Amino acid sequence: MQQEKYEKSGGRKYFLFLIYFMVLLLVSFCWFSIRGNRSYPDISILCSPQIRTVHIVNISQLDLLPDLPLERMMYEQPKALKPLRTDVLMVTPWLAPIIWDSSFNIDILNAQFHQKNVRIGLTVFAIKKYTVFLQTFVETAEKFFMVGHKVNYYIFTDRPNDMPNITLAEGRQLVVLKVLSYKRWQEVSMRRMEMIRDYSKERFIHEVDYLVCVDVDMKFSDEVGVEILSDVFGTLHPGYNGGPRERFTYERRKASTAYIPPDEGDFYYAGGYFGGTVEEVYKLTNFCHTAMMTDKGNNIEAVWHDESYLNKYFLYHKPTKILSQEYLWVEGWGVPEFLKKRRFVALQKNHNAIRNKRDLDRMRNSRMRNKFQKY
Ligand code: 48C
Repeated sequence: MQQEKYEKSGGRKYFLFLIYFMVLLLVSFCWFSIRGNRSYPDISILCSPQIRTVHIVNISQLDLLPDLPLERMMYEQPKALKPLRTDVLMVTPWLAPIIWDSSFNIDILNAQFHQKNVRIGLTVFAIKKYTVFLQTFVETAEKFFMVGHKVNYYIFTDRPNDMPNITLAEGRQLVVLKVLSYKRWQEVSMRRMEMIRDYSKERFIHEVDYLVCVDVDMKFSDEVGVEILSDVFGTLHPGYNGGPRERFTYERRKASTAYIPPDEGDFYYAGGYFGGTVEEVYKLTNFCHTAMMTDKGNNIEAVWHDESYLNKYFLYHKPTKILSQEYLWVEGWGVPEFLKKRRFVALQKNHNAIRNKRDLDRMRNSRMRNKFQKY
């Protein structure tokens, strides 16, 4: 009898436990399905030893997100039905803004980026004789590039001793990175992708938020500010304004990883000016370098080197922002009506003096002439 009673009560306890467990399971399932899979761990215990109490509160990590309101600012009211420019394309079909003068308010943008304490890395390569361009490059960058923000100049060179001594404004520093040189100027140009990729992983990801990667035989000639910053951006090449895509000098040989068929292509992007967050620039440069190495293994080199691979990347990984030709023009060229500013210009250089003679002859016979067709 006693045994029987004992067994009955044990069985009843087990049954109750099972019910309790099933209910708990059901409740938690419903709770998760309502809240979806966004799990925000809650901080639930706050202790205050002074008054020896424990507060049970429910704080989600969403409550910890920083609030960054702008200060009061005075500026002209934007007009929803009055476009800022009608002479140029202001936005791409995938809704990436194209940056033209008078299409943005730099004061608002500066306030936003200052709040985020943004840090910008400017990468430039000065290999072999190209170190002659460093003085002008850095001096004009001091005047016009991201003035008032934190800037790291990353100077890749095989000749660190050629680095001129230039006093930088506050919040800006210059880092010289000693790297290998290559015999052919095309190789020097193309290997930039590999080196930017590797340094992004090793160093840049820890030091800056954005990278701007440009040619060195250039000078800044007007403001280049945070309006250019976006996840990943490219720049319209000055030699290609509105011409038909089949006339773009993309790589057209199917054997190359940079191949683009005549019926595809959005814009022709300049090889010497791209950038974005370190993460996105890492992906871009990794793609371009890998594609180049594949071609190299197949004894093929895209017609315009790193620029060809960059255009291939941007065809299938659309840039989130595009810089107009204001951000890349050529010194000595005429100034068409649509070009309100020339912010960064390619210096007229004597290729003979600066590149290997042999390559110069080869280049003269190439399509270089119609590469810089008149706009
Ligand atoms: O630093 C060098 N040294 C070279 O001998 C050849 C190229 N370069 C880098 O590659 C420079 O940063 C150049 O600006 C860039 C290739 N771009 C040009 O030469 C013209 N701006 C197209």
